[in-house]
Amino acid sequence: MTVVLGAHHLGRGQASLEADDFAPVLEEWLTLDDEAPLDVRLESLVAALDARVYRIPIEDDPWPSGPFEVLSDSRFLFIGRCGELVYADIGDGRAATLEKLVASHLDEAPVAAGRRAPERVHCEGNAGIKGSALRDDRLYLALHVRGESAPGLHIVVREYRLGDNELQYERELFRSFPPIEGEVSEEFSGGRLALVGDRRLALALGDFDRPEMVQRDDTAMGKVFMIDLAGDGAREYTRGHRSPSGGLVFDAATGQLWLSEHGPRGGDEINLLEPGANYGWPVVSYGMPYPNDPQRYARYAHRWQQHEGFEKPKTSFVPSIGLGPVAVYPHDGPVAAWAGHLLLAGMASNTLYRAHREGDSIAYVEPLLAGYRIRDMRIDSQGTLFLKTDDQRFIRTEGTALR
Ligand SMILES: [Ca+2]
Repeated sequence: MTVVLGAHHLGRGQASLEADDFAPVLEEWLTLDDEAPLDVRLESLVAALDARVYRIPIEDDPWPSGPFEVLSDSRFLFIGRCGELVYADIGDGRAATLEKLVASHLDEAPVAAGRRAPERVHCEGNAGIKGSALRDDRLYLALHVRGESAPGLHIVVREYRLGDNELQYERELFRSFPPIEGEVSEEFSGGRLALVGDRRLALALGDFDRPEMVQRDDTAMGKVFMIDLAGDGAREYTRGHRSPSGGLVFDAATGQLWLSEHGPRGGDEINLLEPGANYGWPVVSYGMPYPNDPQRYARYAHRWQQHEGFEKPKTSFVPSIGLGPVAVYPHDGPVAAWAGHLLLAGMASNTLYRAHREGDSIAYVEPLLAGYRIRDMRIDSQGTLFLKTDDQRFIRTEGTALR
């Protein structure tokens, strides 16, 4: 499967792709005024980060929107929830030049010499592309499919090869089990990815709206898997997770893997993952049952407001903030006081936070930026922060001032 990414391929045998389709968006993208002050400021007690806000030319309506990858500090691959790809260069932020822009669809792309992926992306409700990871020319995507040989909903992890102008399907690395039939809320299925070292890929799965399956050995639900990229399969790493649809991040400096997950009513969690550990869902939770549906989880989480007998979160949010993406501030970034600290996004609270770490503990949580529902987040080794919102805004920090 080939997806054409370079603008110079526009109009060559792809009737659905017309440059004019993107012209209005390009105009908007390019209307940044280099005399204007920077758009937003991330405010902390110890530092301030100025940032520029862009509009991404993808329609992901309604949210949840898809993830993105950083190709350099100005070049990005935006991945729409249904498989649309946008490859963009925002220049130096003030001039905001756009080097290349084309959109296509994973499933509708012409098949060149390569293999076609087994099933189309299932993109209804909250389903679609849920997570991505990129190393060199390998793009990994976690996405929903409805299986053809085994009917029902799955999350699969696929590997693609990303070239200058094309995306080639390579192989399927993982398929959740069992297939989920009948009514399902895809928002509880997780699907975040994180590269771990040179040859492993972590995948976090939620309970797929089937909490009774989480603590069983014969399901993938509510578990983190470690996928061996050299072909040695996937192994369960942790279990007992409800809805890790926001953040999974590997801190290469410490070897730590951090996970955020949505609790029920209250009880959003930040977890430090230890191999073999059980994080308790649905037996324990710091949350509470929903008042309009008291029996739904009461059957499972009969020990509300505690975590005894299970691995406890490093911190919890009551009421829930809709805990989403997580990033680790670099250990040698410009704000020394933030070295190795976590950045967290609350999607319900529309706020970005910093979690102040002391060793493996979280001492406090400080808000940095309000007003944006952040769906995906990355940070580079210089401490430049990249944020993507559900309403297709993209925020890149442009400078840091210490206080
Ligand atoms: Ca838990």
